[in-house]
Amino acid sequence: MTYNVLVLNGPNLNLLGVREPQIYGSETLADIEVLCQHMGTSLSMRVEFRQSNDEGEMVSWIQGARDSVQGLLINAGGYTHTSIALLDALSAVEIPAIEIHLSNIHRREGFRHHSYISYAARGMICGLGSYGYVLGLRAMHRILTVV
Ligand code: CA2
Repeated sequence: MTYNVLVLNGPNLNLLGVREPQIYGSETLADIEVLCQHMGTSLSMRVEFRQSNDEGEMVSWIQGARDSVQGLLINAGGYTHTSIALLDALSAVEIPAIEIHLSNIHRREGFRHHSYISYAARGMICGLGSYGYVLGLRAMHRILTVV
């Protein structure tokens, strides 16, 4: 079976590589998509990579994943710390989800230490930059293939 994995990126992540490289690195979101596509290919998983600045659109994408997607990676950006709506959507679809952050949110401002997404996530990877996405895909492959 080929597994479909949806990689969701939230607000402002489209600015990666353009602003604040000291926090988020110099890679663009397009560079991270290439990494994810390569990892997906080597794990025989189909990766769909999306970004939105709109919370409602992200909720709709999560709801729409219900019947066709087996695994979710989510970097919800700033919505990580605010969005009960994204948490509810993730809980409702019952698809295994892994939370990703480029930066180590626990070394940063106190308001970033709490994540609503974590309540619905199997695990969370933070602080390892774009490599966190690669690790997340490896972990998702394990979740989907190890019984
Ligand atoms: O470390 C992460 O991946 C974050 O999810 C990134 C979010 C931040 O609100 C979270 O606390 C942690 C911010 C994404 C904004 O990305 C930018 C990239 C370049 C320039 C400005 C913002």
